[in-house]
Amino acid sequence: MRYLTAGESHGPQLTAIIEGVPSNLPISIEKVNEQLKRRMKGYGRGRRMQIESDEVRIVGGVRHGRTTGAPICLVVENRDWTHWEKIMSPEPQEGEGEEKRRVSRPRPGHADLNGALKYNQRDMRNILERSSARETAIRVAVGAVGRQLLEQFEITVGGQVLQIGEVTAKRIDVGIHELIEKTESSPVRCLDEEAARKMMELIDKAKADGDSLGGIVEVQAEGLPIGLGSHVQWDRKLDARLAQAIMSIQAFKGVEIGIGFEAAGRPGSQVHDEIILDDEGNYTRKTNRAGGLEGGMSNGLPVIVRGVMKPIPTLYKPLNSIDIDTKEAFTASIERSDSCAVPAASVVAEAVVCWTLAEAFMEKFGGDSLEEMKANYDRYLEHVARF
Ligand code: EPS
Repeated sequence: MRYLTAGESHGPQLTAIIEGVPSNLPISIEKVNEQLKRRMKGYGRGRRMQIESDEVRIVGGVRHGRTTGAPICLVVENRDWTHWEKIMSPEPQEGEGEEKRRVSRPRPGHADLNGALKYNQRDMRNILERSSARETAIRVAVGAVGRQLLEQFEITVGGQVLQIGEVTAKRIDVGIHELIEKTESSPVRCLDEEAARKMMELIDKAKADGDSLGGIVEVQAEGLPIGLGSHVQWDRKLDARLAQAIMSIQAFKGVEIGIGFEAAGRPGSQVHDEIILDDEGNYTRKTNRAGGLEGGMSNGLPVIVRGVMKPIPTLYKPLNSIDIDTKEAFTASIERSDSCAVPAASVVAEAVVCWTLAEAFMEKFGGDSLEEMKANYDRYLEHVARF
């Protein structure tokens, strides 16, 4: 399976084409919209979210509630586009139309300057429009299709915020269903209520100071079979693919799986998970420090992935930069932005994990229809149980 996205932050729409999803998979538009709504929430968002009301339109590959096996085309419209029609028009614009909202002052930490030089663009709007995290809206829609495939195999994916700025949440271990329920009612998607309060205070302060905040999000996936991904080739390792998926989210700077970077300071005896048999005689592990992944493959335990998001580089209190027209030092352009998008990014992280797992699922069990895929899956589970 594969997908591509297209579209600008203030263009008419974001589009995705997904290929390789088996036929006869039930697709609920409501479930896709539910994920889109989750992404729009979160304490610390800017005024743009009051303009948008993200909803998916499926314009290919799904008929009467089921996939047909044809490419699936998803569209999420940008309501804000009505304010940008001229500025974002694909038609040539004379004079003011061309110059309006032109960006000549690159924002440190953004794609602006590197992209302008690389693509030979004197108006850095041509870079920032595509590098904007608005694109995550369509990726959440794609992830929601992947999630619906995983649901067929009783796989559940949830996420939480573990840190915003200097505020770290206490680790609270609850089952995945409770995690999903509780984080949904937290404005910062954090299980630790005390930390959540402090996170919101910190966001208020950052906003008042014209500053921004990053943080850490964690995604968990439960119900996976043993053996998704593979040890045999670098680009088939599931942990590596999850890392790429997380790092591809705008503003993400690091990834950890299981105990992650903590493994560096522990002896091997406190890193690896002992192999045992559960009550039904199935192979399992005593602990899950590996985060459900060993040798580039799922080991049947919950997959646990964390990602670090840097503070959004668009600051109301801008940093110094150089104007590309005058070559003089200036404070960078101010673009409307969020003070903290970590809670929203946790929904995006869930989406990219859903997609990556669905893709690995499809590779392992294949088939052109859901029925064929399920038959392959059942046969494999029988083999694992007999082994
Ligand atoms: C973003 C800047 C802001 C955010 C945007 C990401 O948009 P605008 O420039 O229109 O105010 O709101 O995020 C979204 C629009 C979204 O849907 O998440 C950026 O520069 O990355």
